[in-house]
Amino acid sequence: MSEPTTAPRSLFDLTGRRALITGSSGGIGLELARGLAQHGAAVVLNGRTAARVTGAVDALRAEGLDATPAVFDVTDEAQVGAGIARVLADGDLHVLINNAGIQRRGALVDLPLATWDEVLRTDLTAPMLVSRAVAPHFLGRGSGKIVHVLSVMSEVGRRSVAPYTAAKGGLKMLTRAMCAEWAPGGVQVNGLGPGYFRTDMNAALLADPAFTAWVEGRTPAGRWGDPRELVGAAVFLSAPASDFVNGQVLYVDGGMLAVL
Ligand code: GCO
Ligand code: CA
Repeated sequence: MSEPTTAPRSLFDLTGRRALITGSSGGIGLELARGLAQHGAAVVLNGRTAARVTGAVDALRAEGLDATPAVFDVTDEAQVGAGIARVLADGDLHVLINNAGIQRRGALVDLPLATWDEVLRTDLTAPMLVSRAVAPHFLGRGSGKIVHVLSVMSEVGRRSVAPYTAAKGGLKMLTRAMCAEWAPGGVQVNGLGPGYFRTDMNAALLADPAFTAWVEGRTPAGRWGDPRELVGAAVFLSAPASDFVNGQVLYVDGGMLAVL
């Protein structure tokens, strides 16, 4: 009798992989962490507030998932260095998802410079800080995956979100810059671009019937996205399935960017 052939391991299996997701004590970040863990990964949750991070860890553990906390402020270079050192002291790391981000809406002419700086620091500089703190570990091993959470604002503008748009556009180009520097070392750096999703960040928008109607009309799928619908793309970009995908952006937007 021929030897039973072992089924080839799924290209989407994250078993044995450890992933850090920044800004993952709630919202899209927590859904991405839950999804990666459901596909076998050990996930490290991050946020600035210990109570929120440990609450999220407890929630995932209660679902039988492998989750641990890493409390640090991604906008603070010293905290990032210390935080990543602790993560790496606790075990290997294979995936970094730069999800942490803020949105500050307002007319550009009225925007305080401090608000501009806060958005750019959180949405663009922080992903750079965390990525370059992790890069030596990935490059030393000759493998690793970095996923930046972008936005449809990486491609198009909308009134009242200028700093966010500038930062998310910059993050798309930083994705390509990191690809240029780290692809030779076996690291894949890609972007995940959500369209309009039902998140706390968008609570004000979701409460506005006119805006909600606009999103439903402007989105070919005719609806807002559910954060769980981002998991498939995140698993793909975190898994062996994407080992030859680099410097790319995968938009999960119900068709919004493809259609006028
Ligand atoms: C806004 C929203 C958007 C979405 C998302 C779209 O004010 O237009 O916050 O920015 O959150 O980023 O991809
Ligand atoms: Ca596991």
